[in-house]
Amino acid sequence: KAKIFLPCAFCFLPSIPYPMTQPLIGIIMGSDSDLPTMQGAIAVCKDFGVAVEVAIVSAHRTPERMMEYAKSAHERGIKVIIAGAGGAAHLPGMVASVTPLPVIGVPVPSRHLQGVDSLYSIVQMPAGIPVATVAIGNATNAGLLAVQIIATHEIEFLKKVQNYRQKLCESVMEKQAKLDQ
Ligand code: RP5
Repeated sequence: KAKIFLPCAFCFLPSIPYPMTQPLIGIIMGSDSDLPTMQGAIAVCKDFGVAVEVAIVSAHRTPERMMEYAKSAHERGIKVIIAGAGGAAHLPGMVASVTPLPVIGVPVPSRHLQGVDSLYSIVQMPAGIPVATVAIGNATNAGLLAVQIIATHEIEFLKKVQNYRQKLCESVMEKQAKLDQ
């Protein structure tokens, strides 16, 4: 396993090579096998210049670590938590039950049920404890939603979200122009 690079007792993945300030988004996952999926969220945060902390926190294998992470995240200045898990994917819901922060759940594709199990597990939260659930494997949207939540009170990120949308629109128009040729 990689060593600790970030100023966070929970992070033991390599730090991301962009200027790290106060991490605002916590990206956690149940296993290192979830990392390829969760890279989508990490990449978005990197692109938008939002500092993150990344950690493996399993609801089943490290329940005490999970509780400690969820209880302390807001005290470390984290504003949003993105939690990815597959199969019996309890991590996002359990973390949401403990933290006052918004939690975005990423259903990770699973070996036998392709992530339908993860989706049902994450999305079916009882009233009172919400988890904003994205599509199976769509950590990119989790990253974007987290950045948009941060952007509600950070004008710098609001402008970046607007620019991103503009580029998205332009890319479609470029494709249309090619079709029209
Ligand atoms: C879940 O079990 C993890 O989120 C992962 O998606 C799944 C399988 O974990 P590994 O057996 O690959 O470590 O807790």
